[in-house]
Amino acid sequence: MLKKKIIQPPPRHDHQPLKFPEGFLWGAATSSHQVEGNNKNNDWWEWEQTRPEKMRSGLAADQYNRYAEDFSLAKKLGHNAHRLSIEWSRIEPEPGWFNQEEIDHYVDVLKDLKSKGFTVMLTLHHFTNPLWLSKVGAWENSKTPVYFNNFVAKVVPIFKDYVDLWITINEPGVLVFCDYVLTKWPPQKKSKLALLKATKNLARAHKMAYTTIHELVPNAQVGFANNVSSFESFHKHSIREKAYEWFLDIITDHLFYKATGMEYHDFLGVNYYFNEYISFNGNARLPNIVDIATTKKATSDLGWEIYPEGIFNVLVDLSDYHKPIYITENGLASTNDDRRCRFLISYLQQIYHAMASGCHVKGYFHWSLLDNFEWSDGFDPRFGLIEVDYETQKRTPRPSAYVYQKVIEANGIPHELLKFLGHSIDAKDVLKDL
Ligand code: GCO
Repeated sequence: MLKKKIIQPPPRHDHQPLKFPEGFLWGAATSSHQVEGNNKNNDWWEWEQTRPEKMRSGLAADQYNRYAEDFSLAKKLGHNAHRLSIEWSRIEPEPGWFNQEEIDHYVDVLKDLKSKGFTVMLTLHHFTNPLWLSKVGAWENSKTPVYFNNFVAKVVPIFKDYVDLWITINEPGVLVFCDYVLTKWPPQKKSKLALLKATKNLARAHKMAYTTIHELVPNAQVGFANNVSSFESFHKHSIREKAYEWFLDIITDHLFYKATGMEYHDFLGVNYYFNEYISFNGNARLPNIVDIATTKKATSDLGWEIYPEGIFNVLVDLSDYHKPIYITENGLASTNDDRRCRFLISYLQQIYHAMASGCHVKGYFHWSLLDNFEWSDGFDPRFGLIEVDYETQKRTPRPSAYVYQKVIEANGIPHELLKFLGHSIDAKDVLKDL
């Protein structure tokens, strides 16, 4: 897909409240290993034990025990939808042996969400693999799609009454890239062959799971969560940078759609975090991704650029598939919550304008409901609308949680919150006027 279609660069300032369509889903997202704690039976836990103590997931946010409290808070904060994942390694700790106690636990979790009125989006695989699976090569193994499908076939009939939207696999592209190219995640194996095998097996696993879920729940809504980045050429008029922008867009944003076929997606799940600049320096034969630290651009605590227009661009790009879209993740690692408030309003503004240009977006799940274990970056990055004090496990909603609540109550961006756009403003001052 060429980014040829940018309809109209959206306005930077809006003067009217921005109204979202009736029935829009507003929620937040988490994943089991990042919030539950004590997920001892997966490849991540094993790998974490080789790392310094503060980089291990440990008790995480203890959501395994505190889910009811967390969902009550989300409800109080106005959310009408929630995205979460179940932990395969708890449910199937040995191949073919399903732990009834853990199944019952997740039934309780899902029932709790439903009894509180949430629309539930359930992820079946979010990065972690049961230990028994990693011992046989995890996604490199051509049998893994079958193992995953057995797990799916087991759990879907049990959970189906409490789930509205199914995500088969979270970010398969990020998983293979971090495991086999960057080698910053387990199994930290630099291998092009492993990369290819895992890509193929993940695509096959998605297709099999999609088919199985539809056999069991004929009107199910099934997709996967794709990490979609926006790319820009650093030098506006460089043709070779433009060409490379197109190439990167295909291999990162569209590869898994091509590999699976669009008939295996009832909707597109979009995780949006990254805008990358492509640059050719001097006579270099290959382009490089500009190190954002060398520019003056605003970034998160993880050094990821804050670029709301990027989400507009990817939505317009993806609208060519003519499928409904859910923003399955979007958020900011920051200890500065005023920045998160501005982030939230400015990204929602761009989503609004993408919708006004014809993109069919049906919901937004902020990453994340609460602070959690950010994989190889440990606990320092703070993504939560709700702050977690890891010493006491106390939850405290941040001002951004209340700003989001105002958005949800208004089903859009009320005029007062448009003040955040382009201004460094204290959230508390804005909130007290509302
Ligand atoms: C991912 C995952 C989440 C992350 C979040 C922030 O995108 O890597 O889905 O597990 O925590 O995206 O990096």
